[in-house]
Amino acid sequence: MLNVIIDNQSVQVEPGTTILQAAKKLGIKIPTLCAYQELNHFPGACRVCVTEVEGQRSLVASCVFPAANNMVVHTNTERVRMARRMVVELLLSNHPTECNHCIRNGNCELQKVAEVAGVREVRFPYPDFPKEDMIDTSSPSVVRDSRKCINCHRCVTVCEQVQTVNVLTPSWRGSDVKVSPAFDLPLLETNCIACGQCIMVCPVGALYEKDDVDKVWKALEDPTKHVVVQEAPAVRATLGEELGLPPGSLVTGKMIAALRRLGFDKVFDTNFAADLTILEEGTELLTRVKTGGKLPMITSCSPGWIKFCEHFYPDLLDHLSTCKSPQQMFGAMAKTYYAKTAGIDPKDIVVVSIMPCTAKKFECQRPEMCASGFRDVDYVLTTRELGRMIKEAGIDFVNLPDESFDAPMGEYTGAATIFGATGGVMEAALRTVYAVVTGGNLPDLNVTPVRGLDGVKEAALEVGDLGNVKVAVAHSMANARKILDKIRAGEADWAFIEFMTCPGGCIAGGGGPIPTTNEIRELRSLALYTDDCQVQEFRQSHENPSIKKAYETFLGEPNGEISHHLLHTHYTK
Ligand code: HC0
Repeated sequence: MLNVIIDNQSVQVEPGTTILQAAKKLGIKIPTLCAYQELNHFPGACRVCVTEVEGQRSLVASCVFPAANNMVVHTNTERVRMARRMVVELLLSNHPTECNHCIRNGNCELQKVAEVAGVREVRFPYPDFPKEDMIDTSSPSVVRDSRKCINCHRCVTVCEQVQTVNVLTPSWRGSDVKVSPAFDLPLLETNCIACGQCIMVCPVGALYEKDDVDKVWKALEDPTKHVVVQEAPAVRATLGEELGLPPGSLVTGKMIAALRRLGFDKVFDTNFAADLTILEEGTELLTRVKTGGKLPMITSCSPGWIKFCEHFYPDLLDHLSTCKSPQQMFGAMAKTYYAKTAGIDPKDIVVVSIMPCTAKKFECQRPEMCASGFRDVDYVLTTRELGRMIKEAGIDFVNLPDESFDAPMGEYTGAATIFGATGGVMEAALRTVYAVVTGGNLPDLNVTPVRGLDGVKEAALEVGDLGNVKVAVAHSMANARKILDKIRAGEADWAFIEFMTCPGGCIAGGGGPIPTTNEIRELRSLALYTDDCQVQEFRQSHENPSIKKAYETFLGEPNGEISHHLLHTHYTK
């Protein structure tokens, strides 16, 4: 162990510990901008974390400078404070002065660091940025405003190491260095999977979701339109954070109440369609197993993963389930089943989704997503956008009463709600597949081996006549690659695989609250598992009375003709 003295306090640390980490052990907060613990990203690039080490001529970046035995460090001398202020001023002098109307206003790390560093003026002139050339709005999901980029390279690391997509990369040299796709291509023309994980780690407003709030306000004010809304499973476990509640708050009832007050004509639920997905996907799996179809079958509900497969593993596309995602199934059902039940012309129905996901904005615009004869889903708002709408409307979210979903597309089971956490779709599918094959329930409905934040999870289950069924779950595309490469090599003996694009699943999607850490992921997941086992009356998708009714009165049977037309799709090589 090493003994380090920081600001006159001693601390023992392992060799290899940085000054920043040692200071943290003592409760001393050194401001940083480029460092990001969960990505193990410590480039020492921004220099905000400078400290003074006795015996060193220059100040050192504490996020990369290793502690040494008997090292004496000062984090709060005049020299340190002045240097830090200068660094922040220089960053601000190369940054637009748009704080009041920046998307990250109030939740910007540069703003916070400027406050902590005591910056009250910027002694350098602000440049005049050519807006048109520097903001890339080509993607339906992610906007990149390179005027605001502070070159922390967190987005580069997440794109490269967590998603293995490698679209964002540093280009040019020295003071010209900037982050961009290769050849400065617009995002739309790259292999970007639209996951938005770059947004989640961006400390400033250089990356953000394409904002569709005004389009939805317009639809809500149009008296000729019947506007229905669906919310992804994860939104009920994350929206509270946007509105002042702690991580892990389950806000289903308040979310419904808020959506009614915003003016939606019907408040339905993606969870209804998640149950529907299990019936369709479970039936498809059993058919493939019994008829020698393509195995392993892989889930198809996470649109970033679909795009990843299309770009990087097109040879494996026939492993994908043909099921549309619950968001898209919902849209198709809203403009057919609901339209028919309610006697409303589908051309007058507007379907709005609230999703924790930026890739859902891209998914709803895919040309094949029009099975109802209309665009199945018209607008997708992220959880963050809904949070902003609720604030704009002056709704006192925290004190709203709990309200209930509307029929016929609002009822759901615990199986549906856990879709929002990694492993949830697999667990939900296993519950129903087991029941269909054996006629009884799983001995324990909690399939714990597929839960949690391990990158790749596996389970094996005895399922009646099917014998031993092996399954695997991965979240983030770096983890998915491990499984995909085994399939390619012919080494896969799993029957069914779940992939979710974002680390932790949708509870940490690119449209969710910032910040998101592993601790927060655990709390949000726990909220969904609590909804499953303590709140919902039914915990298996096939038990959902509204789903049974939809099959009896409209769809016929799972994987039947109408289902195939409305609820299934194909992919692009
Ligand atoms: Fe998900 Fe979904 S669970 S992708 O992660 O399957 O976004 O929450 O809405 O569609 O249901 C996201 C979350 C969804 C879909 C569902 C699936």
